[in-house]
Order: sequence, then structure tokens, then C-alpha cells
Amino acid sequence: MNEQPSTAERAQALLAEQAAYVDEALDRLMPPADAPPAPVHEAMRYSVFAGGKRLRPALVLSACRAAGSSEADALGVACGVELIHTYSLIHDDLPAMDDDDWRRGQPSCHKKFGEAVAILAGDALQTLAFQVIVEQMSRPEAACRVLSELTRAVGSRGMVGGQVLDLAAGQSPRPPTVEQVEAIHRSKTSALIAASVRCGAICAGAAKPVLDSFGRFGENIGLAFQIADDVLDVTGSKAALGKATGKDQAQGKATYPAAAGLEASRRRARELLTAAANELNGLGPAAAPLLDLARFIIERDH
Ligand code: GRG
Repeated sequence: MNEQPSTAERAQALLAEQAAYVDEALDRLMPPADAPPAPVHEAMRYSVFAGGKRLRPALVLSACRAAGSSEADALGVACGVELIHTYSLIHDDLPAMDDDDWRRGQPSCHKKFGEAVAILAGDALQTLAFQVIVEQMSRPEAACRVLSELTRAVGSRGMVGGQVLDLAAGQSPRPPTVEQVEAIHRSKTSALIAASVRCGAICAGAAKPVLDSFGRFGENIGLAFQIADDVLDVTGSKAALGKATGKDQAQGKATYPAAAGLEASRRRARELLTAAANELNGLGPAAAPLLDLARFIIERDH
């Protein structure tokens, strides 16, 4: 008897297929490890090819497809988003930030190459992202819109701003409120995920109402992603996650479980998934890969 694949199996297969597609392009677009100045190029490649899930590029490619275009039209943007994401992880692991020795199952970038090279590798990955997007996109107007989306999402009113709020919350003697945690998570994590979905649709030339629905879909799954991440820090294993667990609580971080408990966190993630799925009503089978990725986000173990 032929059994249908589960959502998790479909999402894993989609991620594996899209990761291979994006990895081939990243390898082509990034400077070789031995090109001078070699230390920074080696560090950039070390972190980019350390085995990330490639969730954000998968969202870019799947959104482009759901909005009616081929994945090839969004490949440069998918690579750019992953380069930005990897920069954020390198800087997030630094001693002045989360101070993590492990990332994706191997020593974090500063542990392997030293702090100075890790900072520079993160900086160079971010600028390479924008170079790749500009050089790989064939329509200049769409490229400008993608750059506007992404720079807003990762600047001081997005990811970097969220990191600032997160650091401040970690210093506070009071436990965080749910509202504070959601505000941090929306800017620190959800903004880049929502921008990934919107940028995929921009690559497909989607009209404003579609872009707005995709944006709300992305915001909901982005918040659900960080809540699931918070839950995994409490319940997950170091082997599956490739980094230490239990650090959030030990560092007094503003997490959803700290503000609301584990059960309420899981419930909120499910609510967000439902709200996200409702945004794609009417798109039909074209939206199926996006929905599989959304479900994977809250069901994953890594
Ligand atoms: C400018 C100095 C300076 C710092 C910037 C970049 C930054 C501060 C903060 C980044 C915020 C951040 C790292 C959010 C974490 C989001 C998160 C849970 C990442 C893990 O994503 P996965 O699970 O990772 O998709 P993989 O390894 O699969 O790619």
C-alpha cells in the first residue's frame, strides 16, 4: 500500500531540494576560500556552509512560485537572504551578544577564527548579500523594492533593533511580559522571515493585495518560528539543535515560555499558524509548499 507522505516529510523533502539549489548558487557567488584576503573568505564560507536548514531561502523560492513565477526568478534573492541570516548568526554568537561557542553543530565562527575575523566575516556577508541581489536580479525596479524590504527588515527598526531590545530585556530584573516578548520577536526574527516571503512575491511581480497577504503570512510564521525556537531551547536536545540548550533561562532571556509558560507558548504558535494559513486561502495548490514550510516551523525538532 502506498502511504501519502506526512507534512513533515514533504517539508523536509522540499527543504532538501531547495537547499541543494541554493547551495550550488551560493558556492558560485561567494569568493573562493583561498582568494585574498583568505582568512575572511574562509570564515564566510565556514559559516555559510555549516549545515543550516535554509528555511528563509526556501520561503523566498516558495513564495515566488506561489505568486506565479519560476523559482529561478528568485534565486539571487534567496541567496542574499541566507547570507544576511548567516551574518546575523555570526554576530549573535559573539561574546558581547549571546556568547555561544557552538552553532549548527560546530564551533561558532569566532571560536574557530577569532573575534576580529568573525566580526568582519559577518560584515562582509551582509554587504555581499546586497551585491548578489543587485547583480542577480534582471529587473532594476524589482531589485530596488527587494533592497528596500530587506534593509528595513534587518536595520535598527528590524532585526538589529530587536537585538537591542533583547539585550536590554536580559538586563531587567523583572520577568518579561508577553507583549514585550512579542515585540522583540517580531523585530528580531519575524521581520526577516516576513521580508523573505514578500521578496519572493516581489520577484514574481505580485500585486499589492497579494504582497500584503504574503506579508501577514510571513509575520505570523516568523513569530511562530521564534516561539518554537524558545520552546526548543527548553525541551530540545543539543544533538538535534547543534548548540547548547537551556541557555535562555540561564541568561534570563525574554522568551515566550518565560513570559507565558510552555503550554501557552505551544498554543500561541498553533494560533499563529492558523492565522498564517488563512492569509493564503484562495491560492490553491500553488500555496501548498508555503503551508508545508509553515507547519514545519512549529513542528520541527531543530
Ligand atoms: C550588528 C553587532 C550587530 C549585531 C546584530 C544580527 C543581530 C545583531 C541579531 C540577530 C538576531 C538573531 C540571530 C535572531 C535569531 C533568530 C534565530 C532563531 C535563528 C536560528 O535560525 P534557524 O533555525 O538557523 O533557521 P539555521 O542554522 O537552520 O540556519
